[in-house]
Amino acid sequence: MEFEGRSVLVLGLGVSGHSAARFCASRGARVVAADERARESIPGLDALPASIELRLGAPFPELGDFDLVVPSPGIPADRWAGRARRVWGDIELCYRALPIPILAVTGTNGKSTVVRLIEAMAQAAGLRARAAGNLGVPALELVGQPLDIAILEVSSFQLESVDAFRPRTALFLNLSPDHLDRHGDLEGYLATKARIFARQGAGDSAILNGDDARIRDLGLPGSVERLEFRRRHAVEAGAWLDGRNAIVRRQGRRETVRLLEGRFGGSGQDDNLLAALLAVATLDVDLRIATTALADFEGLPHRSESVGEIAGIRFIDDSKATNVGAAIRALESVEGPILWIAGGRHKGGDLSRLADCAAARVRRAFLIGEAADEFADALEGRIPVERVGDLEKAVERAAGSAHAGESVLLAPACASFDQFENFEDRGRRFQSAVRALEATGGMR
Ligand code: UMA
Repeated sequence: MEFEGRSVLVLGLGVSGHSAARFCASRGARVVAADERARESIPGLDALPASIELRLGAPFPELGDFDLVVPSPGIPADRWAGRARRVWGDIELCYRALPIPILAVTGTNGKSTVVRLIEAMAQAAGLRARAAGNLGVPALELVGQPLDIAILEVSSFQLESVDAFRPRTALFLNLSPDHLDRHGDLEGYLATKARIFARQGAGDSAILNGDDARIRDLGLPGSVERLEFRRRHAVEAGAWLDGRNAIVRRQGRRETVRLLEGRFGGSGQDDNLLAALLAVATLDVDLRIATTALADFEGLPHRSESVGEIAGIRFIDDSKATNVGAAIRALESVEGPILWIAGGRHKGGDLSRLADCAAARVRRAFLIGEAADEFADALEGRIPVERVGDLEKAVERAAGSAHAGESVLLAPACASFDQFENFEDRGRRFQSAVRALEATGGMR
């Protein structure tokens, strides 16, 4: 689309709205940027070009009056679908503006880790690669950078507002119930995520999680290269594990790559590693050189992050485990008995699956937040639980009950918004509570 002289309405002025408004204005569009919050509570407005007209603290203007509407990811489709002449979110704008291939990653859990792994491996192999998207850096920030490849984390929210978006490689990592208030049910969530493949064609690669039948059975455009990753089973085209070796089989070639592990790794990360490796393989780089990056890769904050050890007790922060699927992964990746801190605002998802997993690994659970009673009911008769109210108390009680060789794990299986600003805030508070214990020697 030619932007010069066209009218654009940007909905929402969070980080992605700011970058979209700036991008459209820089291309010569007449931009109106609207946000329902009041001016005082929106940071960064002064840095926007003066040509952008602001409508703040009021209902959105009539969408049909504009040539293009750019909704922020947090604004659901029922607020704009069918009401505008054209709707493109920032991922679509980025796709149209970037002259380089895009490697896109979606899934419920582990997306940011996989995107950062791909970025690190692609860079080690000599590509100018940069990651952006849902991980917190708006995709449009990549426009104008000297790059060979863009690596985008795309959420289901962002996939609602794509149109021609066609990643050269698209990866669907995993699926578990999340954001059901927005997508209605798991089917709706799956269908939205599957849009990552919808416009792919000849010359593109689609990577599917072969261990999840709902993902494996997705239909793809016929001419796409179809690849699967599976933890334990060999596949016709794709990647799997054989001990600590990954086997990559693609286009008639079979390659064995030793998975070096530095600070990052462990069995809980196997499918993230495999998926990232397979994605990097589609970039046609030397995988042995690419995987040298794994030795220095440290993982991301608040994702199975080791916070330290006091008196032989390990403390692990997985505040990012905001849904049942992520919490199960977190529990499965810890060796030895677990003192488990869980709860917050429950987003739905099958608590009986979580209880089954906890029964095999958790010695005692410490429940916080709004969901404490619901979790206590689900865990009743499976493991001992304590309703402790807040996180600081939970850390204190869990540490007090733990023995050397055990782990205190924060993996809430819930959103954080009942007691914290976001999952990062919750993770930081956990880490401070652990440091406070360390400082006072207050273990028992
Ligand atoms: N707003 C309205 N009316 C509404 C809803 C929102 O006016 O009905 C306004 C708010 O007042 C606010 C702005 O819209 O000023 C917020 O927009 P936003 O929620 O889209 O937030 P951004 O700051 O633009 O961040 C978005 C993503 N947010 C969401 O998807 C909710 C960020 O993902 C992403 O990192 C960022 O773009 C850059 O691409 C966050 C997220 O929680 C981390 N993602 C979900 C997840 O990972 O589970 C999908």
